[in-house]
Amino acid sequence: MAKFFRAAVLGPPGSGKGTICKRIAESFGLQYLSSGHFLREGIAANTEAGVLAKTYIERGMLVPDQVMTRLMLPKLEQLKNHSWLLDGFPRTLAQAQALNNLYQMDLVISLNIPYETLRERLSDRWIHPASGRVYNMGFNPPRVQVLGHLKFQKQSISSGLLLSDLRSQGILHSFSGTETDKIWPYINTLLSTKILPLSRCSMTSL
Ligand code: G5P
Repeated sequence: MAKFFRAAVLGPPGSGKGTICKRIAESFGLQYLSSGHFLREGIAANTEAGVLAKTYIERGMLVPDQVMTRLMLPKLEQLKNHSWLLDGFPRTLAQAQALNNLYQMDLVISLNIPYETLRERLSDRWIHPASGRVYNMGFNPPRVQVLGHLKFQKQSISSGLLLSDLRSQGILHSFSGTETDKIWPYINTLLSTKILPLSRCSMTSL
């Protein structure tokens, strides 16, 4: 049976998960799934989960575990014959356990970014409401005028237990720094040692 590569990128809001995941997806051809993206999709479509999630996200809080696992696990079921990369899921130990019951993770990347850097990035961040695209006025400026300011989220991720669990499984790799461009080469090197052999035999695009 083909061995599929299962990975996740974790980190607090503004740590660069989305930016790093896009680079990994582009460089290694992994299918990537963002929990934030699916939540925003649900909010836009006014689904039951979306309406509920909105009340938490607006307050800068984590969406309850049950809502998240109900949202994410069916998406993964559709990708059971693919390698994948998760952006922002799991974010708690309970989510990790639900995931672990179904899939064996190969690698988890944790982004350790100083609080001051996160604060600067998020206070410099704008969202284009029509498209939902997020911009940073310095790092990733928009080509068109943006319409609103994404409010800074004070979100304390319940990461302690999750990270120590992942560390004890020997799959956690942590990267620290203040610039995504400087962290990226280390992640790229790490993945190059893990994915290439798998990609030759099992990578498939949807
Ligand atoms: P999301 O969508 O997963 P957050 O809030 O966790 O969102 P966010 O803010 O989207 O994370 P990120 O993905 O970690 O950030 O980082 P990013 O988007 O790549 O970069 C952040 C900004 O910094 C961007 O503007 C980028 O251009 C800029 N940037 C990146 N690198 C650099 C750099 O080196 N220098 C500079 N100057 N700028 C840089 O989730 C949304 C919400 O949904 C809920 C939570 O409420 C969450 O807040 N949620 C969940 N709740 C429970 N469980 C889960 N699993 C959940 N998943 C989502």
